[in-house]
Formats: sequence, structure tokens, C-alpha cells
Amino acid sequence: MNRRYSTIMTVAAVAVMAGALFGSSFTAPQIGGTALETKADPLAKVASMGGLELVMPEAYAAGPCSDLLDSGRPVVNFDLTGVSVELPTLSGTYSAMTFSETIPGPTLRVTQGDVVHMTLTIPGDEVTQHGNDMHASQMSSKPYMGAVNIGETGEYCFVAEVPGVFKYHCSGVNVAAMDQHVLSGMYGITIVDPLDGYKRLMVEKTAVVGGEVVKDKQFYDADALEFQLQYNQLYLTDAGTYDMSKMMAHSTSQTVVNGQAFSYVPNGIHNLLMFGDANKNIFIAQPWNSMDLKQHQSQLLFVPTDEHVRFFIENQGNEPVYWHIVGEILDRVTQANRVQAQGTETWLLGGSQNMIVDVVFDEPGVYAAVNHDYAAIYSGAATVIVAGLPLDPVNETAAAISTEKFPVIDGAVAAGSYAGALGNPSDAVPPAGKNTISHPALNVKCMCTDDYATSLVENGAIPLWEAVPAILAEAGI
Ligand SMILES: [Cu+2]
Repeated sequence: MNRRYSTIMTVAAVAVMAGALFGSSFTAPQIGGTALETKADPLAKVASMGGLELVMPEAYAAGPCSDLLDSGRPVVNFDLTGVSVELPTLSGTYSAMTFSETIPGPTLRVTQGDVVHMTLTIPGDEVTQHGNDMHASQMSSKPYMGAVNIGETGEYCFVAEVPGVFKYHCSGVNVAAMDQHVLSGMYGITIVDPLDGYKRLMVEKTAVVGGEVVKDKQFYDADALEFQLQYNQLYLTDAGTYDMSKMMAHSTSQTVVNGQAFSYVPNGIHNLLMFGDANKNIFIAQPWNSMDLKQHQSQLLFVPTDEHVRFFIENQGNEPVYWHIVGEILDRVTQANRVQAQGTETWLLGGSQNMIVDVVFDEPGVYAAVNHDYAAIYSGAATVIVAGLPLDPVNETAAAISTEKFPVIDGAVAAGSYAGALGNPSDAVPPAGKNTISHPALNVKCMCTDDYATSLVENGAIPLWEAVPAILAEAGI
């Protein structure tokens, strides 16, 4: 957008990256070994008690946090609250349950080998107990983390031993109503970066040399522009409450990506830039294109061409996700930092399964990441990705209002994508990790409360519903 706007974007991007959502703190002391010593003859012991006795490991008996917080490993604190709120859906509002007022909950990003110190606080005015089962851990959430009582805080600690993407989710009231709590919004991910970083990416290509077609492998550095996408279902009554009978019948009301059906499709801003008419839709389904929707307005994902893009993907729901990008081939699929596939068209994630997908978009254009199940696509699992600067009308519109005062396209051109002017949606971008390429800017987008959206603005994300109309008005558009 204009220079002032671009400057705001630049400052915003810096502020976003500088304002880490989750800080790490480090503890130096190293504790001694905790090896068990067996003093009794095992057979004599068994005989004396009249049978077998199962003995828990000492570390477990001592409790999970007491030793780990002082183990010499980096400690990453992760503090959540369990809060029930009303949030919008395609058919009105619904009774949502959240971690910290946003769906999905905040993303935790750590490095393999770190200690995670998680706390869950249930405010005094919350209607129910909640828990948290973190799949990146390798211990039972009970007895360490059963339901946390209203007005109390629970905690547990674990070592993030395995790299990859792992869900976390409310465990209900000691497992009771767990389905309701998770399917109403209480889920998120932990990204565990490999201790030695991500691998560089190889992309299969061919070239013509001396009249012959030959292999021409392209290599990309491990650093990548990163996105996160989490898939789930909503099962709702007409009144917007959880419908367990629909869940049992696998009768999906809406398929959500990062908590929202059709979360990443064009809105009125893109209509305006494309056609000069905010009400003339670009895409077949644009249910979230009113400026009044603020942070709930849908947004697009913008990437440059010829750049390493990394998607962290989790299936939080009940239905399979057949992940596919219309117009692209998935260059690499990894789980636990081990390559599962290369050059594949689609990869399947069952419930509570994850993957990291590496892609390079070669051609400028508009692509759609889908769950290639038609019921899922039509009920919300379509995510539009714009690579490069392929929309000539947008470029021309931008150029038309680009004067000395409003050189609006500069930011986009410099970034190689429209993210340079409009930013990428805040809820589709994870916290930075070991091999992260910074986004030029973020815009405020989330299935979250107004308070949470305000915190994003304070951290530098752009409220496009305010910024864009103001700029267009100033430019006389
Ligand atoms: Cu809960």
C-alpha cells in the first residue's frame, strides 16, 4: 500500500518477530543421576509379599516438575487458560471452549530436548473444569494433569524428545466430555524443532541440455517461510451448542481450518483490489468478507515463487485429511524429522496425526490447499494460496492509486508476494523457530475474542479492516 502504510507494515513485521509470544528461560544447574538401586533379592522380595509388585520409576514417583525444571536443559514456559466464550460460525454464533481465548490455542514451539513447563489456569468464573493432554510428552496426563478445578492452576513438565508436530487438547473433566471440549475448540499444537535443524530441500526438476532432457535437481536451504494449518470438525445444534449425536454419526456441520470454515479465502478487500467492487466475489465461497467481522474476516496466504515453504499440519478432528494442493505437488512430507514421501500428490492424515510438508511454488498463480474429500471441501476445507504477483488487475489497481504519496505496490514487489502489502494471517503463522524466514508482515486474523485480537495488534499485526479502508479513502478509491 502507500509508503506510510508500507512503513507501518515494516515496523509491524519487526515488532511481531521481536515480540516473541513464548519466551524461553534457561536453567544452568545440572542434577546428578537418579539411577535406582536394587538392594533386595528380587525373587526373595516377590516371595515375601506373596506375588508381584509393580514398582513405578523413581522419577515418576517424585513428580514430573521437581527434577526437570532443574535438569540443565532449557526450560520453555507455556501458560494457558481454559475459557468458554461465544464465537462466530457460518450459521451464527456457537458455544466455544478455548485455550486462552483463541482457536486453535497458542502454538508452542520448542527445540528437541527442551523441557516444557505447562500450566493451565481455570478462571474463577469459568463454567467447567478443563485439562490438557500434550501429545509431545510421553507420560500420562493422569495423575500429573487431571482436570484442573475452577479457580485453580495445574501444571506438568516433560522433555520434548521427539521432533515434529504434536497436538495438545483438553482432556475434559477427567476424560468425561473430552469430545465436547476438543470439538468445541480446545486444541492446539506443539512444534518441536529438530536439535540440529531442518534438512535442506531437494526438488525434482528436469532441463534440456544439448537437445536432451536431463535430471536437474534443485536444492533449497533449510530456512523456509512457515505456515500452520489445523483441521477439525464442528458438530452443532441449530442453537449453536455441541451436538454429540452428530459427532457419533460423523455428520459434520462445518469443517474448520484453524478454527474457521473457509478461513482462508478472499474477502471484500481482495474483491475491491481485483474488480474495483467490494461486493463482486473472486472465489465461489466468500462467507467472511464484511469489514464488520474484523479479526474473523477470512484472509489469504501469500508466498513468493521459488522459495522454500514449510507447512506444519495437524489433523485435530474425527475425519481423515487427504491433504492436497490444487496445482502443486508436495515436494516432501516428513514426520518426526524423517522423510515419509517426496514428490507426492496427496498425503493422508488420520485423526491426531501430523506432518510437515515442504513445497516450492514455481509458477505465479492461485492455488488451493484442500482436504481432498469433497464433503470437507464444500463444508470449509479450502485454503487459497497466492504465489508471486499473478493478479494483474490487483497490480494495476495498486498501480493506479500509486502516486508519490501512495506508492502502494512497493511493499508487495519487494517481498515478491502480496504479503508485502497485506501481510499474512496471524493465525496461520507459527512462532519463529530454528530455520524460519520471517514474513514481511502479519495481519490480525483469528477465531478469537476481541481481547485476544487486541493483543495481536499490540504485538504489531495489522488490523486490515481499519488500515485498508483508511488508505483507500485517502487515495480517493
Ligand atoms: Cu476443556
